[in-house]
Amino acid sequence: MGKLQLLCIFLISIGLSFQASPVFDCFPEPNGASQVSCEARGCTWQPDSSNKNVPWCIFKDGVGYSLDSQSGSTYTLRKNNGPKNPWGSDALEIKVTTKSIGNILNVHIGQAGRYEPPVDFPKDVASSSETLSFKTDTTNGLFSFQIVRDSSYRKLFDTSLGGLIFSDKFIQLATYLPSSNMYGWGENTHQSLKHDFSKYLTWAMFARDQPPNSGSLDTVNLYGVHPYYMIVEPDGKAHGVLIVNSNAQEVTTAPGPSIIYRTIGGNLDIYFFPGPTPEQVTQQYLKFIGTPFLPAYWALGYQLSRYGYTGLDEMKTRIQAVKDAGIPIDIGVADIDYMQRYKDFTTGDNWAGFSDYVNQMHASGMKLILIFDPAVEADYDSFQRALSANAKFIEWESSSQVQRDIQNLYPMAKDTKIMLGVVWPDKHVGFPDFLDSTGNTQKWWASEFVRYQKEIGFDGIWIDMNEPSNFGTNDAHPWYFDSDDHPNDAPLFCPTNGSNEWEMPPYKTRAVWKFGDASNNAFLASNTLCMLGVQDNGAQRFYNVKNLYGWSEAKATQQALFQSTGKRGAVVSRSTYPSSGKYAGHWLGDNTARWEDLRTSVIGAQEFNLFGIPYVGSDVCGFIGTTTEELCLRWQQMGAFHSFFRNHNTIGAPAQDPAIWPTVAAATKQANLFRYQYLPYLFSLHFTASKDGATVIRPLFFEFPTDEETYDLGYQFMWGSSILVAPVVYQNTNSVHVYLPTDVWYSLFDYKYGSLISPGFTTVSAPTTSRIPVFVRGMSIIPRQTPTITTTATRLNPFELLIAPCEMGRGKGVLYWDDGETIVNSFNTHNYHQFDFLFNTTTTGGRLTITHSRKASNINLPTLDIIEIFNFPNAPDFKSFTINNIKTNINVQTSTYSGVTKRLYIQTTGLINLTSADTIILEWSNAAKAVKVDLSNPEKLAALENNKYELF
Ligand code: MIG
Repeated sequence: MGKLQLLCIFLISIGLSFQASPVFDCFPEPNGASQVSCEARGCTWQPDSSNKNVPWCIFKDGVGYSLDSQSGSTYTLRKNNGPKNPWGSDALEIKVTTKSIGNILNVHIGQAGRYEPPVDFPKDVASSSETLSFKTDTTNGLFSFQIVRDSSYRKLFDTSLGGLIFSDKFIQLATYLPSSNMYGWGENTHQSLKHDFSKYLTWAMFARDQPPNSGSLDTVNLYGVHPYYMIVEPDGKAHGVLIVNSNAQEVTTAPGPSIIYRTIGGNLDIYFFPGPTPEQVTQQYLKFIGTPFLPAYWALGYQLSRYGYTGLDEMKTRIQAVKDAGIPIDIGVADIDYMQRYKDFTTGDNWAGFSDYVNQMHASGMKLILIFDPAVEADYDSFQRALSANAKFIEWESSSQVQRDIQNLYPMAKDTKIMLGVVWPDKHVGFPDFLDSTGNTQKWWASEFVRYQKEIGFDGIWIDMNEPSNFGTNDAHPWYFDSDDHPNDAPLFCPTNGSNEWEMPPYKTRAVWKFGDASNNAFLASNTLCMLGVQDNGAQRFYNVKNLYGWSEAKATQQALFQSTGKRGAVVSRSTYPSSGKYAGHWLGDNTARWEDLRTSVIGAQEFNLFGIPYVGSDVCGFIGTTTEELCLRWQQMGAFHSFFRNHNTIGAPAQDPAIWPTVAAATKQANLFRYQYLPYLFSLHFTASKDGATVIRPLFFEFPTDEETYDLGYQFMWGSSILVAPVVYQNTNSVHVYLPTDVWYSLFDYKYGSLISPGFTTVSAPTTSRIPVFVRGMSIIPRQTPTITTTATRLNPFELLIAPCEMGRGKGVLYWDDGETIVNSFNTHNYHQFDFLFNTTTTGGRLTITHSRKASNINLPTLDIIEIFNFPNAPDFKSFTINNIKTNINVQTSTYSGVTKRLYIQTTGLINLTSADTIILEWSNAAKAVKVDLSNPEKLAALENNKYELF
């Protein structure tokens, strides 16, 4: 018996460890793997048909480095006698250096003098209660290191699984993970919030003009690159890991759980953020890379966009239709249609009167966002001014490489090395070099915006195609040859024949292999410029910095926005890299009008908050394809909770603005009014994110990290710590199965509005005519404002507070308020108000304390007129209200208390002038005595529900 038990335990543990040991792929190329080719690489051929994507050609054990010597925190490693790297000669010596930055631990692996991304992280430190230690191990002569959380002795990172490879253009690092609750890495389409370690999946990271595919599991690389992840450990503590590397790269999630990270250049500069809460991890990460920009207040308004407006008239008509439907809207967006044949800084013929229209928009409190593509046609004023200003473009390294058949067409470019490509304009284009360290390019870029803003008074900037996207690279018959909207410009050809080290590196990453191989015309340069290009006067190789193009353009464009508008506005960028959030927001790209895409967008917005880009959202109703009334309605309802909230549609697809269908118009109006009412809260979340580093939208596990039920709730999310949103994301559904973690929750939507909802899984009703399920958490005070048709007008309306008390009858919250548009140079000097709210239910009544903790000058501040309190136990004496001990009148016509719902609603014009004192205390007593009511008498019951003090 005893023996049998032991045996069982033995077998089980064998089973587990077998499951858990990952193997290293030795033949990731799409074609040519066989026993012969595999063994020729010195690897083992081990077919596996488990359906878990296990590689069949795997490295033999013992790949790695041995420790040669240690000096302080620097370890010198030597290539061991183990298997060799098939993709280049192994570096014989590399160094591992560790460093602490506050409680952040840095491990740098590589060689001095190799490429490092020219990013300028502030590296500010947010404090942490936790510390991490760096440990090393040399079992079997293989050097490995561990990052250990000191408080729990848990290994957060453990490279003892081996596989360390370091060569010029192939670097591999693998680690065991402390849990499979891993989030992040991007930009990819994730169908679940949490990664899946049940099989091998390789996620490509290389900026590419690539629409997301949500229809099936697809690990293809999209527009941006985020080598960053967060893990929730088994005890609920969380940590974050950033790898500062900007080359084409990929990560394999594998059993173990483990990850195998590969990149084809640079070094590995790894940062560990100790948390211990997910939100603290984010704060530490964002302070380190740079906190997100604060969008203008209007940028939180609703945006209407589309690609394919035939001209200004159509744009006007559609905006007017939305306004006529009573739908709150702030922003009109014009896509490339507005330009003269797609040239930046020009206005097309069908857009006469654009500037007058913009003036009208401004007069009615609306704003304009315009798209700008990075590439500039090589034959007009803007290009000429760039050259005259000594602005740089991405170049060929030497004149001999220049593609003469193209260059010679352009007198302005003829004698330059500018790498000309093809995008939307009719003629070839140059790509401004935003890494230009002289600053000339950035200066010229800004000056073009300044010049154009005088013509068309845009307020915000949308930057697209900045992966950068180039049409038809290496393609003898590119798609645009068959387009009647594009001339047959000669395509760019990169030297892919032979073994050009930049175009044809030995390991091309999944970003290339996903699309086939060279015979399929798949190269690193596909859809973009040649890898051998150079920037910053030859100091940077495009092969290394390509993933920084969108980042560098966003940085330059934010300056251009500031200079051209004098206001903070908002920039949104398609391509992003860590710290892009400091300069811009992001939209999730060219999704398709499908339910799957609605679902992945809910996940995507949470991920970009992890990445520090909280001004994010999707193309509402779907970009590609024809949407449906129901999908569009549900997407409008969900999108109303995303910071970047824009209905956008592709050329040729039927109009899909909400005014097209009465049902969608009604639902959008309802959703937008709710959003506009809660904007002071959403804005305060952005303010906090920008000032201190935080998420705005966050996954539930951020708030409830020890509740395992929250670990993969991708379709629910939080607005800050107080509001939970559970959108309808399935067709033909009128309810949501929502999970409310253990806490106090109140409904904020039509179903049982204002009442307590028990935690756990519940199915709540969500018909199309209702708001989607939204809940407020006990202990919250939410600042609101009476909503109307624009944010501009709403900002003049009275403030409101929603108080959702915890079990003890308390609540707290904060309001940040500024003029909504001044550029924030530093929060130390920025002109803003901060109000802190505290609420207590006392034995004798209620008390709201407002502390004016930061004062601004000359900022319009409406009065606080409405206070709505859920679950208030007693009828108040409306005659007992005092402000700082002075009696104040409550309008009993508009104020109510219900003994049944326990909802107290106080509404009095001019109730509280928020700046009247540094501390404002509003207090009241309960009504003297409760009245006994016969609950079976409907008349009396109604009187009770509506009761006013006078009734008693
Ligand atoms: O090649 O400007 O993602 O939002 O409407 C397509 C036209 C270029 C891609 C963007 C999309 C935009 C479209 N652009």
